[in-house]
Amino acid sequence: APAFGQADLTNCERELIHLAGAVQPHGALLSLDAADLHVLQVSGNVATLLGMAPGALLQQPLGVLGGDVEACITRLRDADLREPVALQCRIGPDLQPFDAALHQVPGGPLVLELEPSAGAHAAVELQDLAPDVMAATLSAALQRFGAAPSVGVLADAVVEVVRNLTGYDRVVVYKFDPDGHGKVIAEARHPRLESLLGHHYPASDIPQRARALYLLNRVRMLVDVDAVQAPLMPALLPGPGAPLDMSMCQLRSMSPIHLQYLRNMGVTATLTASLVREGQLWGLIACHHYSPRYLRCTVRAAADLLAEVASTRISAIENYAHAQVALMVRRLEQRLVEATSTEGEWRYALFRNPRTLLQPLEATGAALFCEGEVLTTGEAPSTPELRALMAWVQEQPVAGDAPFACSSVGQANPALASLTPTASGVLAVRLSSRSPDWLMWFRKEQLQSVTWAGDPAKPMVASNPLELSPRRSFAAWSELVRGTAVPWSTTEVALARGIGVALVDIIVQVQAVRLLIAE
Ligand code: BLA
Repeated sequence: APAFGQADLTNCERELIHLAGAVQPHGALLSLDAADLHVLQVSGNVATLLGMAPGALLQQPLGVLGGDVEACITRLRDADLREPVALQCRIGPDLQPFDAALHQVPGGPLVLELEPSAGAHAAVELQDLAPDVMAATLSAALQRFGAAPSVGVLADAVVEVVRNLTGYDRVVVYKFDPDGHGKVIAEARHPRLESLLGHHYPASDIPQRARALYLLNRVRMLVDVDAVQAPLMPALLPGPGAPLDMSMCQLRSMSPIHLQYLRNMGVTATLTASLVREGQLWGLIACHHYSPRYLRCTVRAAADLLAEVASTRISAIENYAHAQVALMVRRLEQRLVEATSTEGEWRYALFRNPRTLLQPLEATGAALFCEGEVLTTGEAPSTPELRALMAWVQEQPVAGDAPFACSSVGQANPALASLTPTASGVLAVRLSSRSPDWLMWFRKEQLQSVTWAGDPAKPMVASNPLELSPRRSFAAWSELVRGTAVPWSTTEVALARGIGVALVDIIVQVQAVRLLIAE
C-alpha cells in the first residue's frame, strides 16, 4: 500500500491515511510514554504553540511544559482512553490556557493534542458559543430531530441546525447507497453558493480505508486546506521504530489527494461527521467553508452529539419503515386471499392497486406471467420484450427457490439492451415449478431520474488529481451507473420471496378448488 502522501489516482484506495506523520498546524501533538509520561515525539510546531523547541521536549518528562498539564493527565490515569478525552489545561510560566485531548493508541503511547484556547487563531474564523446558547440550541435540535417523521425531514433539520451551530458556508447530508455511491439529500447554504442538492458521487471518492476510519473517529475538522502541515519528530516512535497510528487524532493531516479535491472545488475548510446505522457508515454530515475556519472543541463536541442523535433517529425511522413494508405485504396477501374467495381470481386483485404491489419494493413497474398470459402495471417493457426477458430469466441459475435479482439486465444480456430505460433492474419470483409462471418487478435506469451537474453528454473523467472535482465525480458516477438500476437490497429480495410464497399458496388452493369442482 502507498505510504501517506505517496498515493496517486491508481492506488489511492489503499493509501495509509492513519499514518499521516503530521498534524494540522492549529494544534500541537505530543506522544508520551504510557508508563512514565516522558515525551517520545512532538509535532514540529511546538516552538510556535508551546514556546519550547522540539529539542527541549524530546525524551524529557512531561513536567518540563510547566503549568498543570502533568497533573491533569495524571488525574486521567484510570480513565478509558481508547477515544480522546477532552480536558482544559495550562502550560508554561505564563499559564497559557489550552483545549487538550488525550487518548492512548492500543498497546502504544499516550497521545496529547493541544490547541490554544480562544484567541490564538488570528488568521482563522473562530466559532465559539456561550454555554447557555449552546444548551438552548442543542435541546431545541434534539427535540426537532426526535419528532422528524422521515429521513428527508430529519436531514433538512440536520443541515439547518448544524449550519446555525457551526456557521459553515455550506452543510449537506450525504447518503450512501448499497454500492457505496453517495447522494446529497439535504443542504443548507450561503445564498450566493450554487446548490449541490441531488448530486451523486461515486464510491471511489471516499476510499474504503477512510470509511473504516470514519466509523472509529466520527468528527473530522480541516481548518485550512493550504496550511503548512507540522511533521512529527522523530518520524518513527523510538523503541518500536514504527510510525504513530493517528486513527484517533483530532489534528491528523488529511490525505493530499483529498486536499487537492477540496482546493479544486474552492473549499478551504471542512468539518465532517459520520452518520452510522447498525455499525455501517450510512452517510456523512459534510460542512464546507470558503475561508479558513476553526471550531472550538466544545462546538465540535456538539456537532458530534448531533450526528449521534441523528444516527439514532435514522435507525428508528428506517426500522419503522421496514415494519410498515412488512405490514403492507401482509395486507396484500390478505387482499389476495379475499379476492380469490369472493371472485375466484387473484390475478386481477394483485394488479388492481399498483401502489400496493410496487411501493413495498420501490419498483417502477411489474409483470405477471401466468398460464401464457402477461399482465403489467406501472412502467413495463412491451410484451415481446417481456417474453424475451422471461426466457432469459428462466435460464439463470438461482439457489433453491430464491428470487432472481439483477440491477443491470442490459449489461448482463446485451440482447435485452432495449429494456434498459424501463427495466434495467429485475427482481423475479417463480410461481410454479411446472409451468413458466413468474411475478417480476422492474426498476428503471437510475440515470433517468437524476439532477445533472453540468452537461451529462460531456463526460469528464480525470486521470490527474489536479482535475478532481465534484463535476468530475458526478460524471464518473454517471459512467459507472449507466445502464443500471438502484440495486435490490437483501430486504427487498426477502420481501419478494415472501410475496412469491404467499402467491404459490393461493394458486395451489385455487387449483385444488378447481379440481374439486371438476369432479
Ligand atoms: C475523503 N472524500 C473524502 C471525504 C469526502 C470526500 C466527503 C471525507 C472527508 C472527511 O471526512 O473529512 C468526497 N467531498 C467529497 C465529495 C464531495 C465533497 C464527493 O465535498 C462533493 C461535493 N478522493 C477522490 C479520489 C480519491 C480520493 C478519486 O475523489 C482517490 C482514489 C481520495 N478522499 C480520498 C481520500 C480521503 C477522501 C484518501 C481521506 C481523507 C482523509 O481523511 O485523510
